[in-house]
Amino acid sequence: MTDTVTLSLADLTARVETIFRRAGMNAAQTRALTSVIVAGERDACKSHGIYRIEGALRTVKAGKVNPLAEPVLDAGEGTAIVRVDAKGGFANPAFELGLPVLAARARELGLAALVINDCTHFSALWPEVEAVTAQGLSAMVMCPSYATVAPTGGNKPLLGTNPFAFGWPRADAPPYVFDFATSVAARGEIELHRRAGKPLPEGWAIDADGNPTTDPEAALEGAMLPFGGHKGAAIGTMIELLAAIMIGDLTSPEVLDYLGTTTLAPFHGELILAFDPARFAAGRPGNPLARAEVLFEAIVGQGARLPSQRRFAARKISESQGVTLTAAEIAGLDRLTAQ
Ligand code: NDP
Ligand code: PYC
Repeated sequence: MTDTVTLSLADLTARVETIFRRAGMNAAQTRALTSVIVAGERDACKSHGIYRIEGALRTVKAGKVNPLAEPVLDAGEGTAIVRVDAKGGFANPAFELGLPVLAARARELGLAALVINDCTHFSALWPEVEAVTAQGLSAMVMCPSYATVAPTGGNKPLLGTNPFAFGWPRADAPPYVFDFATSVAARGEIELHRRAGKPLPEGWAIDADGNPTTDPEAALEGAMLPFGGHKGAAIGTMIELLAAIMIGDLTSPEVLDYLGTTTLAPFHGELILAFDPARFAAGRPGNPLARAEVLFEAIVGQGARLPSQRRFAARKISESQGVTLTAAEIAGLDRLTAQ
């Protein structure tokens, strides 16, 4: 028996769509969710690929996300703030609804924000960032999560793993994109280590008594640590302020109170900021996109790599050769399809 199977992206998409449709999700939720999960596998981001299907289904079954939600847009005519009420569904279809208005508004005003409220968000942020850079705009995206990260100097979960992503458009290359958890690693990585029976690298987490641990189980019961010590804790706190409190949505501790568990996908809001570099640079010397290329060349010129280059390389291979899944992953897809 072979222990891996290679699927084309179209075949993987069909398989994931079938699972979500059978779970009772409507077409809009199914399509948007499938797209980000398949993109995670395609770009070799395992912590936000097919592994996330089970959590999404658990969240549907627990009644904590609306599988039939139809998001509603408030275009905020004449203002820089576009809003989408996700109506208790996943964030991804809400983002798709708001994106064209966000992009038009950012071009008109120079900058604009898309606020998504009442959504479940379990995915990576780079699909959203790339959708904005594809419009020729720069983007910042952030959302809280649930309380799993201790602030530096503290010893109990309080902040979320709060992802933060940024994108800059490039004329003749894939965009400059970074996207990271503000914890040392995403929680998905800890769960994947637990599944694989592997210890965590040192410095990722503390146990329930506040002692450093490399045991994934103890880390899941204890707390994760912010990246970069107090700096990551401050950025995580900023995300609680801007993408939860400021937009009138749940903070990470409130999300955990609401769900009562971290085994379901978190329910909160999301903030997407879009900037038009040409508008900001108007009247100043130099073309901002051309000047950015000088910076990127200097970075790469030192032998460093730009963030997302690993993903883009993986994407190129997956698009021509498909994605290779283990027999256990295929069995998992079969099981979820049969549920
Ligand atoms: P990583 O630490 O794996 O990567 C962070 C970023 O750094 C990526 O853009 C990566 O690019 C880049 N990078 C990594 N190594 C280098 C290098 N040597 N030189 C330059 N750039 C580099 O990410 P995390 O584990 O922190 O997060 C993983 C995902 O989890 C993110 O997509 C995030 O959105 C998601 N997440 C989602 C949450 C949610 O609530 N929805 C919560 C927390 C995380 P590359 O990919 O090319 O390696
Ligand atoms: O990987 O930290 C994580 C995460 C939390 C919610 C979605 N992803």
